[in-house]
Amino acid sequence: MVFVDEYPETSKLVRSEFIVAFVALGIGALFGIVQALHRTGMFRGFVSSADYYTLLTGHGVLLALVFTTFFIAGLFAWGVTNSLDRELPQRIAWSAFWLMLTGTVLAAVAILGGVFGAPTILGHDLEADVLFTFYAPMKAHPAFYVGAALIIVGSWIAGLAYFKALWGWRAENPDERIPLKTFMIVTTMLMWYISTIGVAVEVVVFLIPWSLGLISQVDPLLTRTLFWYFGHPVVYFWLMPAYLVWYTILPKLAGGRLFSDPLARVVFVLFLLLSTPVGFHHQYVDPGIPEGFKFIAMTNTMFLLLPSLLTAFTVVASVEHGARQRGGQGYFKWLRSLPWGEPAFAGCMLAGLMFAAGGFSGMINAGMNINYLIHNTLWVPGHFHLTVGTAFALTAMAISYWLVPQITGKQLQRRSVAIAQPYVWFVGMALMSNAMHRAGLAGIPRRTAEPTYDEFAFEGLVGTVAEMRLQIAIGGLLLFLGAVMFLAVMAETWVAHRGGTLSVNSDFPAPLSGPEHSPRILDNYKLWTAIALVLIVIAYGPPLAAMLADGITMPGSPPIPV
Ligand code: HAS
Ligand code: CU
Repeated sequence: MVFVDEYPETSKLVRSEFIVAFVALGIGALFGIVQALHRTGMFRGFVSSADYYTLLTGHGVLLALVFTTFFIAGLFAWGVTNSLDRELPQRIAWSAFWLMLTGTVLAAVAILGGVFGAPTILGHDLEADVLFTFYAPMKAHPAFYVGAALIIVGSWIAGLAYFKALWGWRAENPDERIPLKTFMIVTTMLMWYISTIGVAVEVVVFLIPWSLGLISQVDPLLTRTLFWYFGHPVVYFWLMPAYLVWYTILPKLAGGRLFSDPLARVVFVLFLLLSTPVGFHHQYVDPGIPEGFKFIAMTNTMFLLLPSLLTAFTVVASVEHGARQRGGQGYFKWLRSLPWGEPAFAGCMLAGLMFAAGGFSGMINAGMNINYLIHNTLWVPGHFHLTVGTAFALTAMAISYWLVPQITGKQLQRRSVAIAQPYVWFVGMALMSNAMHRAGLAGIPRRTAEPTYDEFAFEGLVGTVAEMRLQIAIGGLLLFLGAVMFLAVMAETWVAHRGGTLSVNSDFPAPLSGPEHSPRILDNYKLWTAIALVLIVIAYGPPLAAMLADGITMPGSPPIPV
């Protein structure tokens, strides 16, 4: 039976989450292309350099925070429902949706106020040019922070719906292993609860009172630290849903079965343990954090490569198994037997391939000494457009070609556009991100409308600066085209009439090695959460205590002079 007929209520919820996600994707992509053309000096007629930061904030918030969160909420709602075979508790799930939507509208209004001359609303300038990493000393209108808080609280409530579904299922199936999709989703949410505490404290205790004028100052180092306590794990909140797709759906699309369910569980437990005590790798250059604690963050980060390396192995092994079922042979020739003309399959594979490169630049970022070379340069946007901008975004778009027919009951329209779209994204991203990485090595800064190409002669180590600019602009144009192609396919599919039998379904073949091959302790959430908290106390306890020692709003951290 088609998912929408089996679970009409959850399907409606997933559709609503996806619509918000896709609108955010469209606006965010539009801001992206304006920026790419502005920064590279190709076309500067759309905005002034002063408004660039408003667009940059809108681009980052809409794509990295809104598109991701809403898409993930939809995907998770589908995943829990499909794997536990029951509708989600609707009241809880819908209140989460409305809270997150209200938060999004508030934050968006605050950001866009900047474009319209920042009118005074409730005694404060309506603007929020604080970028998607919103820590002090940059200050936004209180509406932006209240919006952010509502999005976070909404996501917590969304998680409650998954837990309630799991408890209901558990009561009826006391001895069974938690189905893999739900296991992955619940593990991701536990990681999310632990890590969002940081940003919640930052926003509620410091940024909202400060933006309202209730407190006169905050400690920038403390708010940065609270932000990055959340700012690293949030990237796994984007990655783990992509992994959910690669582990549980991609093997089937390849014509095969998941290689190992136990290995997938180990990977997700490792993320729960290690995602948070690493945030200082975004603060290697911050004074006031002892080197030893930066070193702990670095070693934890290097351990954190393990779950992704395990994933590369397991996912490729599962896909290879599928290729061999389809008659594939040889060491590499099996790659040719895969369904490269299926948009969902091709998109996930190209996303995985790019993530291998993005993961590699992540390893470079993580090295305490090499980081000094690339920190705050265009290298970093190069890195995250491969990770969140492709591993997550391209996987999300690709799997929509498979999932949206099932939550609407309608056939995918404009198949030929859908087939080409992942390749357009891949080529665009290959051009843009490789040029961004090289530009970073040449020292070209990130987060600026005026990279002073003309006043200061940056010298490319590989290639020339002019050629990098051209590649970034062409890559950006292709990415914008890719987003438009995706949204066009979605829009046509959405408004089409139902008819014919769908060629896709949410039935899954059993893994080659199932959960019965793994110890039950893997499903012991209390144990893993407890260990995760201990690791966090070790990584963050002493440095946070030092920052707080001189009073919670006093800048600095003894013995650093302020
Ligand atoms: Fe990162 C900065 C380190 C992963 C996102 N990162 C960022 C920022 C973002 C971001 C948004 O240590 C910028 C924040 C800002 O605005 O300042 N990152 C890492 C490391 C990893 C990593 C070690 N990042 C991600 C992921 C992200 C993301 C995932 C989003 C989704 N990152 C850093 C550091 C910084 C940083 C520093 C700070 C830089 C600075 O100075 O500011 C690792 O998790 C990466 C591990 C990945 C691998 C790859 C495994 C390969 C796989 C592919 C399988 C292939 C398939 C297909 C399925 C080891 C799994 C096969 C295809 C065939 C054809 C066969
Ligand atoms: Cu990080």
